[in-house]
Amino acid sequence: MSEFSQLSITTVPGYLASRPELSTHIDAGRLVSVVEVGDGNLNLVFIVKDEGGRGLVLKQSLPHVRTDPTWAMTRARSTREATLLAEHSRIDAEHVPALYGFDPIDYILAMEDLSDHVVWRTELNAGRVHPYAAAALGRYIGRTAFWTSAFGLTGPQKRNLVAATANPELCEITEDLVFTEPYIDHPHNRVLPGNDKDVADLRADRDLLREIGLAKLHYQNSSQSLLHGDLHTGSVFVRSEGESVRAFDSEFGFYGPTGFDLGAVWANLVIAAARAEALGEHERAVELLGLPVALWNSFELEYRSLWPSRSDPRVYGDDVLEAALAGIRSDAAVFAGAKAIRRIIGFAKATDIESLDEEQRVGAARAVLLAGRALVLERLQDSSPQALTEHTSRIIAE
Ligand code: SR1
Ligand code: MG
Repeated sequence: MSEFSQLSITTVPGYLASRPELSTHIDAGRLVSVVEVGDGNLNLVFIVKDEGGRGLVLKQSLPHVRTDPTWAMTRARSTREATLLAEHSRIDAEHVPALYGFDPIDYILAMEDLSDHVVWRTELNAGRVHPYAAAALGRYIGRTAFWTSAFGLTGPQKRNLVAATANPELCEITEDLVFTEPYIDHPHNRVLPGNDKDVADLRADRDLLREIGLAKLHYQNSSQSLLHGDLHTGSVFVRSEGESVRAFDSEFGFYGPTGFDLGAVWANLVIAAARAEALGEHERAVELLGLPVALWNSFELEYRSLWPSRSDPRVYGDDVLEAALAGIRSDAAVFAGAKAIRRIIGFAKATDIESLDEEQRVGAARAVLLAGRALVLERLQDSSPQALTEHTSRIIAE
């Protein structure tokens, strides 16, 4: 018996019956299926359907990392996810799952069932690109970034929201796993022997380490906007019909540098492209490497379209917008580089690469490491996504 009420397939019906406020979304007395589908590192996720064809998702946090029970993890992350989801939904309901309710005792979120969608990473691994998702995520990040920034809120509103969305434990995981552990010897790290020299070369690069250190500092210091916080392709649902795109699993959400979310998407597109190239699918790799440009362009367009609504036009002139966008663009590139590198060396790998055979994996991992390094360093000369895509395309194709 666990010391908290951990949901299971058999206890879900009784649990739903104890939550009458969810009866508008599901008939707890007439369920036809309860399936546990959690495949991430952290949580239990159940999809529940009733006889009327209605469904919902229950997501419960465990007190430890799902894939490593010795690694304790605050369950308050569910509260933070609920808070973030409510905020992002208020701003851009089109691009997140609807939140039906939150149980703060057992840390359970009840959410919209999106099982008519598929996880973008799964689709990418199967060779289906869903290119529209890049522009949709650009709009999502543009809207949520603008309306939670100092341009979209008054000073007190923003400071209150910063305080309400602090997420120190999960941010520390990112600080360690993304910005530190890949650059040191750490038991979390693992690469194939064929990549040992690639990792050693990376760690010997003083210019790279300096930029990674500065990126970590920026991640820790900035409270520019309320981020999703873990926007890799495994946190995105896509559906071709209606080109629907939803960002889910926002438990790493926090107030941080806007470029972090853009960089997460960018990094995972580079990883997907390295997989495609390793499989000999060059045209697909080229298409994937073009998507960060679409992501950025759509983000920028959205952000600029909201600019007339900024909070204080007396001092937030157009020159401020240009400076802000230039900073976000450079941040997106450095965070893309850091997040690409961490998925190769560190604790949380990407199935795009892990599911390749060993020889393909070594080559693809090397390409991602080199592309990550290029994103971090070449942005110092020219941070435009177009120019950086030329660098990553050359590296991935080699
Ligand atoms: C222990 S959590 C490991 C990773 O999974 C999440 O998706 C985040 O990326 C985190 O770094
Ligand atoms: Mg996750």
